[in-house]
Amino acid sequence: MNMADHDAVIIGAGFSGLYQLYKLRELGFDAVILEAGPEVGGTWYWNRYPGARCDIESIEYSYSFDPELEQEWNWSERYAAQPELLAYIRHVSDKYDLRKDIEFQTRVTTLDFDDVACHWTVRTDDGASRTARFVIAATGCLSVPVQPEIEGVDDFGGDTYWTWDWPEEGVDLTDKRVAVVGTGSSGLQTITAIAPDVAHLTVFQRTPVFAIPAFNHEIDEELAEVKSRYPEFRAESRVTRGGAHCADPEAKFFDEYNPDEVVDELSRRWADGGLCYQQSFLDLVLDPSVNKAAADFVADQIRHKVNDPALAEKLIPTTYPIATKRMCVDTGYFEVYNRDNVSLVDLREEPLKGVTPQGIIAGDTAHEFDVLIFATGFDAMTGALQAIDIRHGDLTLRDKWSEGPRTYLGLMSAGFPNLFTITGPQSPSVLSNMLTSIEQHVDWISDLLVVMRERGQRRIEPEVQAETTWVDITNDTADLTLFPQAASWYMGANVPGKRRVFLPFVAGVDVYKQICDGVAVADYHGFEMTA
Ligand code: FAD
Ligand code: N01
Repeated sequence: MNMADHDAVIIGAGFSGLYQLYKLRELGFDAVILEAGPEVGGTWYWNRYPGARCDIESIEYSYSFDPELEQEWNWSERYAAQPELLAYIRHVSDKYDLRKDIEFQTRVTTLDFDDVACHWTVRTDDGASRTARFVIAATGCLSVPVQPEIEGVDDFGGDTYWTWDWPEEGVDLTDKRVAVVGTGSSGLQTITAIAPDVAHLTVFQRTPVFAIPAFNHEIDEELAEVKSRYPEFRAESRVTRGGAHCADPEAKFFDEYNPDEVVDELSRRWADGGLCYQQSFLDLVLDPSVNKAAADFVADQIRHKVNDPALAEKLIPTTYPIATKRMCVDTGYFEVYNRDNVSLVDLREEPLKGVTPQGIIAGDTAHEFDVLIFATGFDAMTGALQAIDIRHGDLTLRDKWSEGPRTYLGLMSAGFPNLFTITGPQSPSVLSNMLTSIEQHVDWISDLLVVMRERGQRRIEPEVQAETTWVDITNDTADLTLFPQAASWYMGANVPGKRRVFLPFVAGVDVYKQICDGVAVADYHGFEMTA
């Protein structure tokens, strides 16, 4: 008999939570979503800044679970913009009537597991509590912003905006003197979109980025072709390293090319555009000299695009291997610096000293602005989970993960029964097309819950040994790569005090899926299930 209020509480109404709700409902479970925000969409509700769009092609960055949905939705562009992505998510919510089981503006604050009742007590910021046999955290990998430690931010006399919480009604920046702090993907997209409208734009750059052109375009014909074979197309994605098609499925090692062929290959990848550039060679993130060849090619492209040679050098990354920080996909970013109304402040030469009522002081210069925009990133992968007080007896997740996350398959953590994480740390997650990884996790978790129901088992938890082995595998595989050389959010390096460990599983979506499927076939090897 089910003594809990729900079979499952799902936290978060982004792509993950919505599909999890749909799936559990289809399987006859009673589930509810608790969502802190006022609307569905997650990432695509919150990140409404100018120029926001996906960097995985929309044909792939979309659900595959319902052929009817695939056929009825028409993506307009190769990389859809935020309004189109949010419209898609709203359409999905309406089509499957998901909103009736979502409680908006309800933030989960505490999760407490009761061994006797074998359920979680879920407390929320409205003071309410409810119980659930299972909790599924669909809280997002990039959903908790990092507030930059910059003195005086609250003292600024003009308007201040954050890319992760842009006003829904939009912002008129016409004729304004605007500063953008941060040159990751959010900063790049914002800078490119607003440069033509503002009186003057000053970009505060601490670390330059590698960006590959999007070559965004309308995709009517391409979409029709993919729609004619969508099941096969999706199946192909699931057995790739990144969960999406990349220009050439037959990528080779660098040494298999002669020098002319290397340039041809990089040129071909560059001309195709997008993140597949990082898959030019199988050893691009393994071998420093291979990596340098790929980085040098991009550096030359930047020199070609930016008219002022000295400025071009400031925009070229030199302090980390290419692809070890998340690469960006741009639509005319470097060309923006050829405009008369755009200037760059290189914070490595002129450190950011603070914000004043008039603007920003960097080095010895006081810059005056009407508007400040911060695009300073997220407490990635663990931030949203650690923001919740998750406890089982004396054990808390915050304590357990203080030296870095410890999970089995990125799906569960020992000591916290019946709690699942979708695209959690130590799964491919942010290194992949997230929709492929989200669907794989939701399907795997849902299959497991059906098995437990059939067997009358109520409790599941990873064995400590299985978890230890998985943590070692994820760390050891990351150490074989160049990723740990970058001070990136993949490493937790952007959050003061956060333990530096590589957060995602690096060996690929294809390998990971085989492991998860194998674990299930081996009667959920490494998990302990009890009645
Ligand atoms: P989210 O969309 O982050 O949703 C999580 C939800 O949980 C949020 O709505 C949040 O409010 C809610 N929540 C969190 N904590 C609580 C709590 N305690 N209580 C209640 N609710 C809570 N990935 C790609 O693969 N391709 C892309 O092109 C791409 N573009 C991106 C662009 C931007 C600007 C950003 C920030 C990320 C992008 N990503 C991209 C990653 C993106 O986060 C995922 O693709 C995907 O949208 C994640 O969906 P999700 O449902 O797992 O998490
Ligand atoms: O965040 P980021 P983001 N003073 O961490 C700088 C996804 N996404 O929101 O590199 C000065 O990448 C910081 O400098 P540094 C995607 O996965 C996708 O842009 O730490 N500068 C950096 O330049 C992405 O990777 C899209 O030296 C400070 C910037 O702020 C992830 O989300 C679009 C600072 C932060 O960059 C995060 O991207 C948007 C300080 N105190 C996001 N603190 C697509 O295109 C930080 N910075 C699909």
